[in-house]
Amino acid sequence: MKIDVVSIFPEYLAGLQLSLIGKAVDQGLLDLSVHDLRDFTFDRHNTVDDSPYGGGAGMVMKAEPWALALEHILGGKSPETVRGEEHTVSGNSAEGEPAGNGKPILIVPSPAGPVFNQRIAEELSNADHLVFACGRYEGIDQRVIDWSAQHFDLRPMSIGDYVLNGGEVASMVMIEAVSRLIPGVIGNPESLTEESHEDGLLEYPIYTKPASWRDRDVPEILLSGNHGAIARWRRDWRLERTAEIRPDLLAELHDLDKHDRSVLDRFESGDESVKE
Ligand code: JA8
Repeated sequence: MKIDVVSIFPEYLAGLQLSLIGKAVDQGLLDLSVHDLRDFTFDRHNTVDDSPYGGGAGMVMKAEPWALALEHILGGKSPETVRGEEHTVSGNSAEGEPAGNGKPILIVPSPAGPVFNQRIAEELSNADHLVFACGRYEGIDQRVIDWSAQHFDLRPMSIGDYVLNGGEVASMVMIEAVSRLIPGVIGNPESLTEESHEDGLLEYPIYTKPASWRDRDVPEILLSGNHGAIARWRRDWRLERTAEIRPDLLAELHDLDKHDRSVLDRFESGDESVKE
């Protein structure tokens, strides 16, 4: 997968070179490029923002540097070449054609987008080319967002109901969630299927040695060697914990069996079982 990120703080994204994602880049599973938006400005001060038409607080990111940066990503041209050109994009012809089917996906982190989740991470992990446009200030001139929809599958995307100072951290969150789903990035793929959110339930609690620590004992059933009983205990715990902490997730579940239902009914009637 190819991932491009555009930001006025490219150093911010340096953390992505560490750990698992850095390894994936080294192994060639992931082709990650971070672009400095200021490389696509002409003036002495490398201006990327200006005051908003119609008034209001703060500054707005100018359209042209964004268009040049995105055209650079589409066409694979150097910022120097892009500067010297008429600013038209010649479709996706010749070398500009992305490896996969259709347009590259342009993700624009924004509190106004739909909320990113594991399902979207899975969908995006199948893409050939993702581009992240990290806005700052009050946001990006709407015209270049509208323009970009001709060349990209445009996806405004929030990571939750809070406001950040820019799209960088949101992009890093999404890049980490997506890239760990690319085959080969995670050493043990089994750990992927056992995770929270993978099947819509929160995780069961986990323990390691010693069996007794500061007067706290590991639940007895985990020492029993009865794998069937352990699996049932873990599932019951997951159902109860999800009902308690994230009832919104339960509403999305469709593959509950009779036992699952009875565990939830018991929990809802106030008769908790597994967790004590
Ligand atoms: C922000 Br400025 C800016 C750009 C993107 C995002 S995503 C989020 N939650 N807040 C703020």
